[in-house]
Amino acid sequence: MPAIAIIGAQWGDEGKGKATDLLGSRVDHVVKFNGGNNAGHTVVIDMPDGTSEKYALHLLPSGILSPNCTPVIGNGVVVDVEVLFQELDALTARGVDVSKLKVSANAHVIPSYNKAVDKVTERFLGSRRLGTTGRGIGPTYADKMNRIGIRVQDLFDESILRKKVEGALDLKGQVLTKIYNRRAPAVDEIVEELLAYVERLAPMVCDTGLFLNQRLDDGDIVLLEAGQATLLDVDHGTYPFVTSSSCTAAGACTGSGIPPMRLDQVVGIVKAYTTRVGEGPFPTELFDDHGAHLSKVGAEFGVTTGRARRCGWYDAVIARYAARVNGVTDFILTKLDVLTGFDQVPVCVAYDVGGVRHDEMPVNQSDFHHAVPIYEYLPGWWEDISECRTFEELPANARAYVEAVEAMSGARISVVGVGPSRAATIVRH
Ligand code: 2SA
Ligand code: GDP
Ligand code: MG
Repeated sequence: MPAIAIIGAQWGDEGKGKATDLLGSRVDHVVKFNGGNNAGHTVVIDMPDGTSEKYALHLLPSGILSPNCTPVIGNGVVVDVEVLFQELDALTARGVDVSKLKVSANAHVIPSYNKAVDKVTERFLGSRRLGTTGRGIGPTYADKMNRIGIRVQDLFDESILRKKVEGALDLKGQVLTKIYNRRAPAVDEIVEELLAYVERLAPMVCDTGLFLNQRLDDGDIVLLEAGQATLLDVDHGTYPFVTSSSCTAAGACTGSGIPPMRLDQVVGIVKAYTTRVGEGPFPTELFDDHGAHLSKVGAEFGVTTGRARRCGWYDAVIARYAARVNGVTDFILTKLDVLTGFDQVPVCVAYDVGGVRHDEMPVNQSDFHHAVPIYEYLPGWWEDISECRTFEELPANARAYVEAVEAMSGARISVVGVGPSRAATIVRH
């Protein structure tokens, strides 16, 4: 039975939270498989009295808001346990049942020193900084690859934990000494910090890979929810301006323990224009009134850090790339409503790099830095589309925009978003 992956097809914040929530009522389990509390997923739920409730999820999978779903934090995630408890408490206070959460014994823990390393590294890098969220994500994945990471399961054996912390602090000593102003944190201090989590964490911890595969055997439906996005993937993104995890469909498998052949559908979430937060190349970025309009109408501010997101036109080269890398079977095109009010809407169909046309993402990073968009200009529309609920209700030019973008982007557009709430959705297929 099916496993479905939801993947960001641009630089993140495409509306993965809303997409997961939309599918939440039809799936049994939702798994976060990469990243940590660098993510910010917004879900807006319409209430019976006509009001709406807004939730911002960071470390928890968005599926935690669907009452019948088991939320799972997979082995590919890096967990700031303090933040986990804070997020659980905040949801509990709002009446959300969080009791079913499962956390992988193999997920890595973000120790406090890695948050310091992240922030200070950015400061040291100066103009070469990446614009990270400062949550300790990069250093914790680096420790994982360097085999000095601390896993959730290590917290449950004090002598092993002590050895691992000693090992990590030994190797990172020099960096830490510099960062902590000649006083690296003591082993005892870190061990104590991590042991404090054990009692509350224990009931949530299990072999999530085994659990998920058994549930698939039983006929359950599993949704794998990506944090960040294809162009931020450590292998396939705009390296080094990326996050440190595998955000793509293949990452959904390594980060959950679900084998590739069990993945039935890959849903790419793509915004009707493009945004990016943090540093790095962005060919269609706008620095004019159009960009300011997209930022304002689209409310483009980071859900985790509050940083303003950079805005630009739709880039079909990137979408095609994401379709290829992830094997996207369906796109969900979000925020079409934000494009209302332009005479013409440019769409990037290829790049010009030093006089040479590129129809695909240039493999060479410096070519991508110098890529100049080649635009096709599509006629715009001025009607408010936020109340449209069928494709036919959209103005002709909005329909033509969706169809043109679909033809350029390498997979069918099955759903179109016309507002933040669940209801503001047009299902085509
Ligand atoms: P990190 O902290 O090591 O993962 O940062 C590395 C790069 O990854 C980008 N990144 C993100 N991009 C978009 N959205 C993210 N989540 C938040 C949101 C971001 C926020 O939903 O708005 O609130 O600022 C996210 N997380 C990481 C980051 O900007 C760096 O470019
Ligand atoms: P994620 O990180 O991919 O889950 O996306 P974010 O939550 O960071 O950012 C997406 C933002 O767009 C959120 O504020 C959503 O509520 C909002 N959103 C999602 N879909 C739509 C849509 O179709 N129209 C509008 N106007 N807003 C949307
Ligand atoms: Mg986000």
